Amino acid sequence: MSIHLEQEVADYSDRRMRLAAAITYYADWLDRQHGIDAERTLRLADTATSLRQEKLVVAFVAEFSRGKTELINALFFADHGQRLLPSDAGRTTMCPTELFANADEAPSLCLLPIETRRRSESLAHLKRMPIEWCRIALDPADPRQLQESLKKLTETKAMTAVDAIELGLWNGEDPGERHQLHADGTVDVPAWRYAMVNYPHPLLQAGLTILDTPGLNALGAEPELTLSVIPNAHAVMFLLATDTGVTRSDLEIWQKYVHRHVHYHVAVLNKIDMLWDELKSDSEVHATIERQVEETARVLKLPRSQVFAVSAQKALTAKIRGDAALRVRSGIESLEYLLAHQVIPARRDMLYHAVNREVNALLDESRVDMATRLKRSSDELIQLTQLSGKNRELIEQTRAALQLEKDSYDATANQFRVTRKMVQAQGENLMSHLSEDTLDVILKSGREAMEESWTTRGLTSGIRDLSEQMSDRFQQATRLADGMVDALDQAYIRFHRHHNLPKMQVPRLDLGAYRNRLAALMRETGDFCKDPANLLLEKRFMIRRFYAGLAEEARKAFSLAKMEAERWLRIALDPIMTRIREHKQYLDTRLTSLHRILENMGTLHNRMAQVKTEIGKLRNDKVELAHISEQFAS
Ligand SMILES: Nc1nc2c(ncn2[C@@H]2O[C@H](COP(=O)(O)OP(=O)(O)O)[C@@H](O)[C@H]2O)c(=O)[nH]1
Ligand SMILES: [Mg+2]
Repeated sequence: MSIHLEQEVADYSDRRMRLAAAITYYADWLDRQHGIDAERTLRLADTATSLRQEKLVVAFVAEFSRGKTELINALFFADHGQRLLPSDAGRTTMCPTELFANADEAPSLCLLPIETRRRSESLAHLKRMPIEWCRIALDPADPRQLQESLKKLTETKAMTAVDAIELGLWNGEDPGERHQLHADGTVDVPAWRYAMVNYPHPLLQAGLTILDTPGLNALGAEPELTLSVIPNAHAVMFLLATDTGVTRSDLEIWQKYVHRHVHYHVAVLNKIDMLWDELKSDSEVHATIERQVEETARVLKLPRSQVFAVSAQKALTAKIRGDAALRVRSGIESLEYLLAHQVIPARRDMLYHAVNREVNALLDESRVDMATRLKRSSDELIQLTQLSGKNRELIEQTRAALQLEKDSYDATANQFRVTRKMVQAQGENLMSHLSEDTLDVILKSGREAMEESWTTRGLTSGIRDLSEQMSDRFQQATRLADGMVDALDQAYIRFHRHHNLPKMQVPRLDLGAYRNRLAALMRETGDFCKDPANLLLEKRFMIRRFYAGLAEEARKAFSLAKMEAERWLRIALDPIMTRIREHKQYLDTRLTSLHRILENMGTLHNRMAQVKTEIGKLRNDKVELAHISEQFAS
């Protein structure tokens, strides 16, 4: 394995952990500030947890036999001294395979039987049902056992042609596939539908997840790969092979599954060793490869720099044998460089910026809060100093003025109650737009419309309806939230102008990410419906399953949007409530202390000493806050 790659992944993991630790430190600090920021403390704890669990997903997508599995072995697992995943001739992985490390469970290979495709539950749902999976324990200390166990990924089984057609595993009308039919009316199909490999490899432990996919058939028949797994990957490697060039099905995969991918996607032209010809000079061989690379770039409409020419097989051999020259010739290094110096840093920076933005907004508020508290205490101290040695009358005047201030403040606070009630009522209204019941109704009517109108036009208009209804809900929720923000802003301004409360900015509720996710889903669905192959009568079950996948994804988007809205509701309202309460407490304390001083002038100096201690403590907190801020600056 390349040093760069190992280092970058370790660094990525390291920075994530450091950032998470800094966030936890800040959350503890907030917690100590009289616990007034419970909501933010919780939010920060959430952010720290998701940072610690963050995975970087790299997916390998291509037609059957282009060398995906071999490339995964070469890039990540060459330190095994042999092929970890089966990719030698005649034995290739038959099902989508996810490789990751989960320290909470023992290393294992979990396999989902192909027959589960008959059922309408989504993959995501089945992933939560261990009973459906066949589990094999893996022993990382025993390479032979490991390799033997992973051979399961290549298993096939005989299935009657009728069943195979129904499950979308075989197409008898395709001349290219017809010959697979055996005399006894069966065809060989993959034994497993999906595999999950939990394996304690350092790269995986550092947060890398790898997705290996089989060919076009599996992609088409497993909607969740299209709807969710591949679009959510941080990088997609699309493979082609020199011996086949860009075939029609290669192009179909590229156009349908990879090209639109918003994150990193690159094309890898594999098997360049097949062009190595000892009768030709190096420069002639190089020119041949270059021609094919350029042709690939042209057909895929990619810049030349996004096409990588490699030999996965020679790279693996070179790494296992420690043959440096062969390794260079295999071209693997440029791909490692891409992963190490572009894909991983891009993801790391994105994560870092998003977290920093969130934390910095909170830090700004903490600083304002600190300044406000310090100012209050020093104002009080100045006043007490001025009163010391003065007569009762002057103190009584001060008390009366403060009482007036408090009365006026109470009036504003009472007025705010009306705003709060209104905001709370609108908040409930907002949540109802994002409720599960609302989504259930939308999805149910969508499914009925689909079942009724079994034509391309009927389906497409059904989908459009569905999409409009869902995004309409998001829009209404956003509109309500905007109204609430305006009302709260007004209230903040009132408190700031008349009572010197810190100026605060109520954040806007932003559901854009979920709206975009839904829009992307709808586009995928539209494409699926337009494809005549999916509308054949015997494939209705495929549409149903596709719909189940779509519903699951929409449900996820909805439930995330709902969580976001719930969280937003609290951060919109809670900070102002706590600050109103805090200010009231402050006025109360000052009034009480003036009362005491009036009763007994001797307590004035006690109070001064108290305020001085408070100021000292606040100064320390301020220094600590500055120290916390430094950890986020870079
Ligand atoms: N000559 C050559 N063969 C390769 C190379 N990479 C993979 N293969 C062979 O191509 C076949 C398919 O490889 P595999 O990784 O299983 O392909 P997948 O179906 O895309 O995962 C196997 O027989 C591999 O040995 C390569 O770089 N050069
Ligand atoms: Mg494979």
